Amino acid sequence: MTQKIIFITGATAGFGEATAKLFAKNGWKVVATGRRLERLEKLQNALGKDRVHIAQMDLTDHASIKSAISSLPNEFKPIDCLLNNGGLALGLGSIPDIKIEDWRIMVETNIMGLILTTQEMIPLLKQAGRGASIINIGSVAARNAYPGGNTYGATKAFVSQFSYNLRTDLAGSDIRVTELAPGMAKSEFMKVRTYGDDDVNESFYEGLEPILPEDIANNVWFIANQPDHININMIEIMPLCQVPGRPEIIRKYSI
Ligand code: NDP
Ligand code: 8X3
Repeated sequence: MTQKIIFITGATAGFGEATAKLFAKNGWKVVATGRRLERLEKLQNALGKDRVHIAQMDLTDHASIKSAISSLPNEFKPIDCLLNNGGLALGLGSIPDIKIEDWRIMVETNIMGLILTTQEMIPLLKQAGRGASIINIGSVAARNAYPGGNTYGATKAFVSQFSYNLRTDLAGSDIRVTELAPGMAKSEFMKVRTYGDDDVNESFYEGLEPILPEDIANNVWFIANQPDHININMIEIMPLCQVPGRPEIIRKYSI
C-alpha cells in the first residue's frame, strides 16, 4: 500500500507538532511547515528524512505558501490530508484597548493564510483522489464570546463558515472537509497571545486540566482515517473543566 501524506501548517509547536509525530509514527509521510526552521529541522531529525519533508512557510506571505507547495518533491506528492492548523491569537485586551497591528496579523494568518493554502493545495488533494481531506482548526471561540476574544474569535468564526462553504463547493469531488474546533488547550498559544510571556503558560492552566496537543492529534487521526465515503463536518472539543457559554471559567484564570 502506498504511504499517505499529510501537509501540516504550524508544525513547529502545539497541535501541529503533535499531529506530525502521531502520523509519522503510524506510517504516514509528513510535510511539516512553519516559520521557525530550526524547529522544523529538529522535528525532521527526530522522525527521519524519508518520513518528513520540511518547508519554511509564512502564512502571511502568499509567495512563501506557493513556493512551499510548488517545490514539494515527488515523494511527498500528492497530498492526502491538508491540516490547516497554523494560527494565533494576539492580545487579550477588550475593544478599544487593542492593537490594530495584532488584528491585522490575526486576519492575515488565521483567515488569509488558511484560504490561500487551501486554494494552492486543491490540485494536489484532487490528485490523491478518494479519501483526501482538508481539516481546518477552528475554535470554540467562534461560537462563544468572551472579553478580549473580539477579532480572534471572529477569525475562527470565519474558519467555521468557510469550512461549510468549502464543503459545498467541493461536493462531487473526492475531497472531504472538516472543522475541528478545540477549546482551552495547553500549547504555546497563551505564550504567543501574551507576546512571549513564559510564565503564563504555567500559571494560566494552574488547577485546570486542559486539552493537550496529543488529544487534538488523536482527533485529527480519527477524522483523516474515516472510511472514504464518510465526511465528518465538525467536531467541537472542550476539556471537562470548560463549560460552553461560561467564558468566566477561562477568564478567572486569565492574566
Ligand atoms: P501554538 O502556538 O503552540 O502553535 C501555533 C503554530 O502556528 C506554530 O507552529 C506556529 O509556527 C504557527 N504559526 C503561527 N503564525 C504563523 C505564520 N504566520 N506562518 C506559519 N505558521 C504560523 O498553538 P496551538 O497549537 O494551540 O495552535 C494551533 C491552532 O489551534 C491555531 O490555529 C489556534 O488558533 C488553534 N486553537 C488553539 C487553541 C488553544 O487553546 N491552544 C484552542 C482552539 C484553537 P511558527 O511560529 O514557527 O511559524
Ligand atoms: C483558543 C480557545 O477559548 O482560549 O481558540 O479562545 S479560547
